Parts: sequence; structure tokens; C-alpha cells
Amino acid sequence: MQEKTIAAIATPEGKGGIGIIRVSGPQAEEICRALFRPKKGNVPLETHRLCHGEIVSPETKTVLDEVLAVFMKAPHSYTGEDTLEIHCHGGPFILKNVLGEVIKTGARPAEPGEFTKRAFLNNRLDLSQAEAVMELIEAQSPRGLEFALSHLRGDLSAKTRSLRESLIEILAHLETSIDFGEDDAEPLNIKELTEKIGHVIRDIQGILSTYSEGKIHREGVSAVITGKPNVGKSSLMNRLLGEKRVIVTTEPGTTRDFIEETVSIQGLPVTFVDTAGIRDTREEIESEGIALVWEKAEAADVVIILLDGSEDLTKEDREIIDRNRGRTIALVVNKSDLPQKLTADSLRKRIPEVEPLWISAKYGEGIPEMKEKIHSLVVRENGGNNPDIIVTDLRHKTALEGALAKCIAAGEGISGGFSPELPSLEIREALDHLGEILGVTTTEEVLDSIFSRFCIGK
Ligand SMILES: Nc1nc2c(ncn2[C@@H]2O[C@H](COP(=O)(O)OP(=O)(O)OP(=O)(O)O)[C@@H](O)[C@H]2O)c(=O)[nH]1
Ligand SMILES: [Mg+2]
Repeated sequence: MQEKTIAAIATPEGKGGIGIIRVSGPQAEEICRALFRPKKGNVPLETHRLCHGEIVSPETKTVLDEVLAVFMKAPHSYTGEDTLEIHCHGGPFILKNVLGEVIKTGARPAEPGEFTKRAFLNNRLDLSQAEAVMELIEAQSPRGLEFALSHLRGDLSAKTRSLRESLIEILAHLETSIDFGEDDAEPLNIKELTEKIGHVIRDIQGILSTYSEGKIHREGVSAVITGKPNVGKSSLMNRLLGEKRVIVTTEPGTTRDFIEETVSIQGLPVTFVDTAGIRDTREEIESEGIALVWEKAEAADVVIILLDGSEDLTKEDREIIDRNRGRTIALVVNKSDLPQKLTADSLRKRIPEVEPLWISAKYGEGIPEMKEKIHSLVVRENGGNNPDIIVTDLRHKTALEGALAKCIAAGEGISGGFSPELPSLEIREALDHLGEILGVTTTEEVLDSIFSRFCIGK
């Protein structure tokens, strides 16, 4: 149990229908008694029951707000501690005043993620589930939400535990043979142990292979629209957003700074970036903008190279194609409504590895196909397989990779018939890596860095 009672506004800043103050810790009950005056009957200490009343300042006796309050007795609360929630009217001053009284009555302001950290320390959640709480709040797409819910449910935790159990079983075999020495113990069944560790290795590899898909659904992807001036980049941006968001003119060099907006494509959040047209220029603002384009393209998940189909390729087009080689490219030819100079054949000679597609940003032709193309470029073929377990978090991925390397080393040790000391050491380390996912072998420092990324009140 934590010593001190913590409190925070748990709802977002600004005005809202309601705003909630959350209080957790041993003094929650006392704070409730001190501040809450029920409309009728007794103070709401009956656990898990919402009560109507007022928050009254004990000093000035002024009513701060009319509220609903609920008290949740430990351990049956999110944090596992006594918890009070005060549902106020959602005005920033009301919430500040009520929180102020709660603090005066003995609580201290909560750190970011401190409620969830307490839930973890009180064994209400393991670490990967605690992280899923944040993943849930930050989900950017329906799939991202699905993954977060699966993590919160404990699917990844359950799998990690079962992998650890398999490893512990293998370890037990190895250690018995160490303890009893070669003569007394049953000889190690090398074939069986090799098979068992092989199983674990394949399982971990399977989970790891879901990471790239998991990550894009968690964070979304970026697609940079690049091309020489006047090819219609800003027109395409407006078309994708369905509104006149960016300035379009017949003048080359219209866009200077980059403009980013996010659009959902089949539930996947794609952030499109409109950029300055690439050309040689002495203009300072424009050349700053062009320098940024190359940076943006380097960091992008997809580079949309936009060409003007009504003109032959220029030196700028060729430079853009050459400098983006090796990246994930969508080659898009705009102005399909005009008589065409560019053909698929001529483009194939320049850039054989990608199939061009034609659009008209001005009239909306080919836009659904282009979106489909971008989606298929980032969501891998096997993306639709719905694996049971998916890894979306870099920390989990790193832990799994660490465990995998140790399991492979242990497997080699076992099948090579080496003395069992070495593989058993490797397996212990693999167990530690898997334990990091659950938070059983995680240092205080790592915990702090995880929870500090949360919002206050969560
Ligand atoms: N016919 C036709 N004209 C288009 C199409 N797309 C854009 N345009 C025209 O091309 C001109 C330039 O369009 P923009 O969208 O400003 O081009 P941009 O690539 O953003 O240009 P910069 O910002 O200068 O680099 C405008 O006159 C648009 O109306 C298209 O599909 N068909
Ligand atoms: Mg533009």
C-alpha cells in the first residue's frame, strides 16, 4: 500500500459536460467525509454507489459544485486502493477549486500515470496491461483499438506467461542434471529438449513478425507527396481531405512550408504531407521548403512521387525518382483529364520496380485506387490474418528479441550436447527478458519512464 493519497483531474482540460476528480489512497474516505454533503441520507461510504450531493469547502462553508460522488473500497478499485471519484460539472474553474479542496484536505497532486502505476504495484494489472491502458487512450484506428483491448485483456501477458512456463520446464530438466551430476541423474533427453526449445523459438518468432503491422495500426503512417512545382500536389492534398485546405494556383512554387493532415484509409490513419515543389531556386524561403522535402521523404513510410502526365519527364522528375530509390514509393501520374505525354512504358524504363497509376486530382479520378495502393504498400500481405497475439510496443519487441537470441543460444547448446550449465544460464536470461514484458524483472527506472508518458489523472 502506498503511503500518500493522490488526486488529479481525470478528464481532459477545457469545458465539458462533466469533469471528474479522482482520488486514490488511504485518506480517500476521510476526504469524502470532509467535503461531500449528500442531498439526503448519509455520506456515500457505501462502496460502489453513486451519490448525489454537494462539495462544500470545510473552511468557508461555500458550495463549490453540485456533484455525483462514488467511493470504491480497496481492493475493488482500479488502483486497488480506496478510491473516490467526484463527478463535477465540466468547467475548468470548478474542477480546479474542487481539486484544491481535496489537496487541502490531505491529498497530493498525482504524477502522470500514477493511478495506473499504483494499479500495477498493487497487482491489479501486469506491466503490459498497464501499458495497454495508454495504448487504448492513444489508439488511432479501429484496429489499433482492437490490439489495445487485446493487450488490456491480457492476451500478450498470457502468452508471455506460457512461454515462461515452457522455459522453466526446460530449465528444470537442465538443472536437475547439473545438481545430480552426470552419474546420478537420468540422462538428458536431448531430442525432446531441443524440440521443446524449438517450439518456444518459433512462437517468439511468430509474435515478433506481427510487430510491423502492429506498429502502423498503433501509430499510423506518413505519406509525403513530392513532385516538381505545379504537378498538382496541393490539389491532391485537398482532394484527399475533401476540402480546400491548401492554396492551389497556376503559379509554380505556390507551396513553401509543408502541411500535414491525417486521413483514415480503411481504418488506417495516414498522415499526408503536402510539400514545396522541387526545383532549382534562388529564393530563400522556397529553397528552405525544398530542403525540408528531402528530410520529410527520408522519414516517410510512403513517398508519393507525383508526375504531370500532360508533360514529358523533366530533370526535376528524374532527380526526385533517383533520390527516392529504395524507398516505399507510390508513382502517381496526375492530370489524367488532359492529353497524355507520359506512358506506362516510358515510366517503366525509368523506374521498373513500381507500377504507375493515373489520377486527376482536379476531377477526383483514380483517387480510391490510389488510397488502396497506399494501404497495400504499408499493410503487409499477411496483415489480414488476424494473429491472436500482436506486438505493437517497441519495448515488448526488444524484450522478445532479447529472449529469442537467448533461446537460440540455449537451443544450440542443448543440441550440441554441451554441459547443461551454459544453456541453463541462457534460459535464465531469456526468462528475465520475458519477465520485462510483465514487469516482474523491471527496474524502478524503467517503470518511471513508462508511467511518465501517461497523462495526469490516468
Ligand atoms: N487539368 C488538371 N489540372 C490540374 C490537376 N491537378 C492540378 N491541376 C492544376 O495545376 C495547377 C497547380 O496545382 P497545385 O495543386 O497548386 O500544384 P502543386 O504541385 O501544389 O504546385 P506547387 O505548390 O507550386 O509546387 C493548378 O492550376 C491546378 O488547378 C488535374 O488533375 N488536372
Ligand atoms: Mg502546392
